[in-house]
Amino acid sequence: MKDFRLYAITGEQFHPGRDLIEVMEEAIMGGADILQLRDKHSGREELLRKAKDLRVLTRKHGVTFIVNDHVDIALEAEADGIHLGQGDMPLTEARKLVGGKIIGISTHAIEEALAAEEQGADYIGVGPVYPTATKAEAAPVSLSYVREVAARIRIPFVAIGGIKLDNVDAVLAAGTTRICAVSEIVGSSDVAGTCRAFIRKIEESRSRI
Ligand code: TZP
Ligand code: MG
Repeated sequence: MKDFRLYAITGEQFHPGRDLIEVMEEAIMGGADILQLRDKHSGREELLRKAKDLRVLTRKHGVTFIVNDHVDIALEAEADGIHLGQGDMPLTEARKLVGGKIIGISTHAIEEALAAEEQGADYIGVGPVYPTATKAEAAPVSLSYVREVAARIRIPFVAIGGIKLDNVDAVLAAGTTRICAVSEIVGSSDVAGTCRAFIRKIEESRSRI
């Protein structure tokens, strides 16, 4: 897959009254280079409409587009890939359905990361690094897990969970070169500016490697 630095995930609860596509376009303008539609509330029809709208937007800007959870929606909206958690459709089954599309897998322990790599995941999520209200049920994994993945995993990985501009330096120092955020990006009063600030920090950290 095309490399990425800043992974923006939708979270409409963080921008009440603001249009989804407008907010995500601002994220792209600020440098987000991969977008995920994550929506646990909409029905299928609404989800498909959002996916198709985000596909038009991401195609216009040459940005990678991923759908969370729903393989059928990813296929119908012609997304670039799918993101699956440990409790979702197994990777090997999803692979049969999506062929060469991107498959991302959430991981919380090195065994899960190694299994995802072995089974052909294109990237893995590593988190939640910090406690987060966006996914309150998930226990934080801590920076030591980020360090372990950086040392042992060869496929691309992205740190996620409670990452803010004021704690991202520590996450980057643990060895990730890619950052994912929901609330800090889409809940910002300056979405593009927040993304630019993340990108600056990611680039600074990459230049030290
Ligand atoms: N998976 C692990 S943490 C998380 C997801 C989807 C939520 C991250 O949201 P935020 O607002 O960036 O903490
Ligand atoms: Mg899921």
